[in-house]
Amino acid sequence: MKNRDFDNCVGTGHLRHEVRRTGAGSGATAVVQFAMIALAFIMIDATPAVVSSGAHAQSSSLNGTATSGLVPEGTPVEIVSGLDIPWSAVTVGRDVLVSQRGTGEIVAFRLGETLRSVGTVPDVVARGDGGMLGLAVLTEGAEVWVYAYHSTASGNRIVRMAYSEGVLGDVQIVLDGLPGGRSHNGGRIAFGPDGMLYATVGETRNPDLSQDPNSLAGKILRMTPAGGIPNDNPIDGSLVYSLGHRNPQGLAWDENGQLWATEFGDDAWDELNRIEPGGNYGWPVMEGRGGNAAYIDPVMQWRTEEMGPSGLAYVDGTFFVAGLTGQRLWSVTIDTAGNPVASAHYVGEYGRIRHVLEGSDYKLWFLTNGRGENNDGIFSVPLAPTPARQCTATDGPAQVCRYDEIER
Ligand SMILES: [Ca+2]
Repeated sequence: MKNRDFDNCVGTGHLRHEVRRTGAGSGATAVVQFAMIALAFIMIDATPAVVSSGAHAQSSSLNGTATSGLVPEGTPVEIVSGLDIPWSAVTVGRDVLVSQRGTGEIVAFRLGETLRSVGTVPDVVARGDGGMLGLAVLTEGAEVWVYAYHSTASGNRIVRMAYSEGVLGDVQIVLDGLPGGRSHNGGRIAFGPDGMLYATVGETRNPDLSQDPNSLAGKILRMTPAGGIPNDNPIDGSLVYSLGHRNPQGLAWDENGQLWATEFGDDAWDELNRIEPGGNYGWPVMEGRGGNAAYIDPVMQWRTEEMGPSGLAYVDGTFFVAGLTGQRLWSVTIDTAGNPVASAHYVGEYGRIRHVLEGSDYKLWFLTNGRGENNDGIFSVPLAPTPARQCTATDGPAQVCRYDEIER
């Protein structure tokens, strides 16, 4: 069993980024030391699109109080196998429904039981990174709706189907005509604590669309369960909740109801962003942190080769990020001043990881991608508490937090 501990960080006043890994035989856990640039200057200083700086915005004093977190502990157990590029998984009672990118067929299983088909979403076209993507579930009284984000021959769309007695009903179109392309299709959907449906839409390799408020490309959208525009959206008459995204594929809310999202960068930085209504996240003007007051910097950024973030989960104070490119699972905690602390787990051990979620067995589940045809699966692993991680700063809005890993 691995335990981790961390020493205090040391401020150096400039951006730096280092990775340390343990030996491969010990599970290849990495601890990353990250620079943190205060968002406060950006959020407080005249960014009209930003509504509020909120609880996690960094103050000019970067001394943060440590927060404890969770990390996966032990060897993950494969709870279902035989999948082919599973993209999303949701639970409905004891049933776990899974989308696979290359087919409109939705499969389901119960723990300890085998896979079965529960229905097929029509008009799914899998090209490039598009296809059958995100799933979400809405329960209204006795009625259960399964939502799906998928590619068609002419862009992406969101549909829903009633789920009853283990079978999906007819498709209702929730939102049609979303931008789509061979790549950067976004595709994650999730219901927020406000009961609204959120969707990540990529810029479909048309970067300029990310800054165009009239395009739904390169955006995070917020809609009613029927696909309508909520009357309290940040831009009147628009589904756009935030803009300036490249290819976001992860959504999660913390215990304060704050939305967070992961985003694929281009070739330099991948991002974890704290999403403000109406906020502009910089792409394509900025990739990663830029310190430009017109844009909101990521709370955390990673070199693309060690991340490639798809799904995002939040469990009891800890973010878990599915590292696709980096073939690892990341855990991230954020101290009271907003400084992120991250650890990588299972580096290279399970291949590309597409999604991560809190499972119905009270453990963390993650979905593998690209281990060979029908050779992907969902793995389950218990979570264990970590010691609080102290982060303090000695100078400047930019700092380096240094954490040393101790193997026991
Ligand atoms: Ca950005």
